[in-house]
Amino acid sequence: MAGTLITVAPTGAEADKAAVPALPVTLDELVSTAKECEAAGAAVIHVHIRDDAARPTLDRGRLADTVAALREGTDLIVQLSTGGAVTDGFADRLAVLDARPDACSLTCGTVNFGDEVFANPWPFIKDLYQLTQERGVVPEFELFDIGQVATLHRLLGEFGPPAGGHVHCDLVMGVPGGMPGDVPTMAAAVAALPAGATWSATGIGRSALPVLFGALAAGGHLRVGMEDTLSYARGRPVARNAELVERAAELARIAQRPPVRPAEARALLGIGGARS
Ligand code: KMH
Ligand code: ZN
Repeated sequence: MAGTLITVAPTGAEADKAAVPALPVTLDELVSTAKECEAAGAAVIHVHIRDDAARPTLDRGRLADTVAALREGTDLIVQLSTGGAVTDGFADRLAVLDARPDACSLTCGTVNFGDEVFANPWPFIKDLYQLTQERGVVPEFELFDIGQVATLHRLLGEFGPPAGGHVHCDLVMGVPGGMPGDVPTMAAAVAALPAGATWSATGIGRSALPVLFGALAAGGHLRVGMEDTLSYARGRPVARNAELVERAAELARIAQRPPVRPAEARALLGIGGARS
């Protein structure tokens, strides 16, 4: 595809609102961030929500309200996180699909996550995958390490294609404990993906820019946002998620691969019908 699919991941489960006041944590903050990011060129929003104390939550009612509010206020593809926070249990992570999002993340393996462990054992992965197929929720296969690509092949081999019929992956690079955010690693991971798969990439922290430039050069799509980086430049905190989307969109235009709008992204990902 000629264009660039830009996903914004505005909140995540890790950053602390008290330390990062620009982080969108209320529903109003999330919806206004989403509108700004859509105007700046995002087509997908990867959503983590917070409770009244700004702590990460997988509360089912809040998730359903969030999906409804984002649908009402934007045309963005709503992708709920099934990763949640490292403290979330498997049952709550599966129940995320009850909120009927367009799409969800699906991480293909356990990974060290700083001092914590982000747990994704095979029995959970296959339960979640089969649930996405039953519910018609399009998964984005999140890959934190190259070994997780082998699990993706196993999943597709044992259970067949995803809802929507198309495999789209996101390389999450630079997590302490996962694959590094550099171009040789990106090239190796991309070479291992299933034939016909599309992919985006995001670099955590200071790997954000090398990964962004590498993905644009290699034909990949982009994920940006305050879930993944809190610095716009050395010594300059991110002021708004939209400025990360604006920068990604501008670089995509310079690369002659301008941002795709949500309708085109839906066709690419097979959301709302078979892939065109
Ligand atoms: N918060 C991380 C532990 C996902 O959204 O699916 C997991 C994560 C991945 O962010
Ligand atoms: Zn996430």
